[in-house]
Amino acid sequence: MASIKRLSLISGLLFARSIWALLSDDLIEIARVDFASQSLIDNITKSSKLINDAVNSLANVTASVNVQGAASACEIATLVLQSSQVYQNQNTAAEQYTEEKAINWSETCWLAANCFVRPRNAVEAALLMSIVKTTGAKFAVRSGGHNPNPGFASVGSDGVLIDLQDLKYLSIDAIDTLSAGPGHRWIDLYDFSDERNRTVKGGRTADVGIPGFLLGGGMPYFPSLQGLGADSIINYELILPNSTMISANAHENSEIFDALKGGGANFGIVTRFDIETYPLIHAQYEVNLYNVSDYINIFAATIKLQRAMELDPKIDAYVTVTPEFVVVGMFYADWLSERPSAFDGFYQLDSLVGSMVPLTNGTVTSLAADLAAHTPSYNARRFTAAITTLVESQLYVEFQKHFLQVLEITESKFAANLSYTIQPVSSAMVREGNARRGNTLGLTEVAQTWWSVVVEWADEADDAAAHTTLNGLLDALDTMAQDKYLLMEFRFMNDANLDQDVLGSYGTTNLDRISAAAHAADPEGLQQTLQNDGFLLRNT
Ligand SMILES: Cc1cc2nc3c(=O)[nH]c(=O)nc-3n(C[C@H](O)[C@H](O)[C@H](O)COP(=O)(O)OP(=O)(O)OC[C@H]3O[C@@H](n4cnc5c(N)ncnc54)[C@H](O)[C@@H]3O)c2cc1C
Ligand SMILES: *[C@@H]1O[C@H](CO)[C@@H](O)[C@H](O)[C@H]1NC(C)=O
Ligand SMILES: *[C@@H]1O[C@H](CO)[C@@H](O)[C@H](O)[C@H]1NC(C)=O
Ligand SMILES: *[C@@H]1O[C@H](CO)[C@@H](O)[C@H](O)[C@H]1NC(C)=O
Ligand SMILES: *[C@@H]1O[C@H](CO)[C@@H](O)[C@H](O)[C@H]1NC(C)=O
Ligand SMILES: *[C@@H]1O[C@H](CO)[C@@H](O)[C@H](O)[C@H]1NC(C)=O
Ligand SMILES: *[C@@H]1O[C@H](CO)[C@@H](O)[C@H](O)[C@H]1NC(C)=O
Ligand SMILES: *[C@@H]1O[C@H](CO)[C@@H](O)[C@H](O)[C@H]1NC(C)=O
Ligand SMILES: CC(=O)N[C@H]1CO[C@H](CO)[C@@H](O)[C@@H]1O
Repeated sequence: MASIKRLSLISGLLFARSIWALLSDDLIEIARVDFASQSLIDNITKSSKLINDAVNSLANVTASVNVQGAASACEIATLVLQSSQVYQNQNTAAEQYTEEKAINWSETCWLAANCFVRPRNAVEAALLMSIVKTTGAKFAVRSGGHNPNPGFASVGSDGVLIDLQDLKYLSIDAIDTLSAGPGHRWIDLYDFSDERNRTVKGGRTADVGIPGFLLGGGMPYFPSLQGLGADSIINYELILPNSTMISANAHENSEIFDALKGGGANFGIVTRFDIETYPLIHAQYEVNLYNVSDYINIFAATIKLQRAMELDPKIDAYVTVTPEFVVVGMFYADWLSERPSAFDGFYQLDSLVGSMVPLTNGTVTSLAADLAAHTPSYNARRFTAAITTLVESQLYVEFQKHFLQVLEITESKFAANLSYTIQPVSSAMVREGNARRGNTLGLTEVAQTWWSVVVEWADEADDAAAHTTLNGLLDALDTMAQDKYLLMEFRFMNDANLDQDVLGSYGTTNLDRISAAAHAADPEGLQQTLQNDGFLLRNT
């Protein structure tokens, strides 16, 4: 046993040496001028030397052992990075390993990777890509861990999970462009920009991660004002699968820049987002609960609101339907003395049960924080799905009737929480995106509804039942919308489930652009072959 261990250690070192050779001078140069400290450069040089010395001193021993796969990748990562950053399921790191495993929002993603590795900077992330490439190990990248699809930001024992939570840095320049590392959650960016009287287009929920949200487009508060989250990105710092670092913006690598705005995890590891900020939004908001039995009137009010959104881009809202309540978020981008008449439909309902967040004059930051404070947080297995339709009350009513039937059937089968959200999208949102050079989602400039359906359950034994239930709801909505000529092709990545062809839903032209950009970024196709899963080109 010991000799096998020793042999694989030696080959690990040999590989480590070739890995250092793979690290381009360019990358080290970028790290030097960009954000890495001199001590980091010294450390890298020092470790590199140590590894080379070790390899030389062991040159007497020759052995051909299999260095392919995740176990070797983890061993090499332990040698190349500080061992305190690599967690394997062993006594010494068992505690950190267990913590790392349970980070994701959905328990279905709590997979037991061969190791979890936490690079401290972009250079180390690039090194990890080299290790993965050299060993041919499977890998997955995780930032906020909020994507509920198992295997996207998680991987089993045949893979390495690259956890970017330590890549945290925030700065803002003279023209108010905010730069953020992928390890942050949106609340960090909100607090940071609020203090400077600026607004950033981020997640509606405070603890969502930056990269997954932005790579999928990103539905922010007040989308009619400046478009989606991705529409405000000015530059990406990206590590290509060959460990070269590039900038992608309107002037450099513009093909990759455009494709990253909605194209998902097909290009490499994003290690910095440069984002346009806007003058502070004075958000006036409230979140109310209505009795679900009043759904016909609630949907009438929703439709009225969606019409009003076409005329006033300061309106924003969402409507979440649960078995007991309808949760209605009503947001306005100004501190008015009187609420806009667009919300009257809701104020006139006598099915109001209570308020989750009372009427407040605040900012997007306080809104995200207030919502977080009123939303219970607990672990569960979760699965979501996305669909897009035109706006029509009869569709909402018909789907709710079906939903009620499904609830009844499900109740007798297994313990689950089912819900769905109507996310109103205005034509202004699409226009704002186009005015900022556009994204790759292939959106149509009309009022529309982005639906997301969610199932939440506790018992692993019910995984299949949960999937069947969710897919059944989705199929029903799909059919109803199709029958009424209301179905749209677009599927929103951030709410979609792994069976849905998200990239295909962007249309042929966009799909071709994404493919071409992915080829430019990754001619060897490593993101497709070694990456565990995701909304990848290989799945379209
Ligand atoms: C509670 C909750 C609230 C949400 N609210 C919103 C919302 O308001 N608006 C909205 O649009 N969406 C929302 N979402 C959806 C969310 O945007 C997606 O789940 C998104 O994928 C999460 O991003 P993350 O960084 O946390 O994801 P992760 O799960 O870490 O990663 C998601 C995907 O991105 C890849 N990835 C991660 N980091 C990088 C990187 N640095 N470079 C390249 N690829 C990377 C992963 O491999 C994976 O494929 C919400 C989700 C939850 C659970
Ligand atoms: C360099 O290594 C030393 C110890 O080896 C460590 O204390 C220090 O934090 C490292 N510096 C960086 C920037 O990684
Ligand atoms: C290689 O082995 C020989 C004989 O065992 C020994 O004398 C020599 O010092 C070793 N070289 C290195 C670099 O370890
Ligand atoms: C932000 O705006 C407030 C109110 O107008 C002002 O008092 C404060 O000085 C501003 N802060 C900064 C950093 O500009
Ligand atoms: C909701 O309305 C139904 C039917 O009118 C009623 O039975 C139920 O008690 C109401 N629930 C709440 C929480 O008010
Ligand atoms: C919000 O601000 C407006 C304008 O100052 C004021 O009239 C209104 O009463 C405030 N609303 C709340 C809930 O504080
Ligand atoms: C359903 O939601 C409640 C909180 O609203 C939670 O306590 C419960 O655990 C959830 N049930 C399942 C099966 O996830
Ligand atoms: C890495 O890939 C990019 C994109 O294909 C290419 O331009 C670059 O030359 C490659 N770098 C190295 C060191 O091979
Ligand atoms: C580290 C981390 O983000 N853990 C989260 C995992 O998911 C649960 C349930 O949503 C959260 O409570 C944890 O904070």
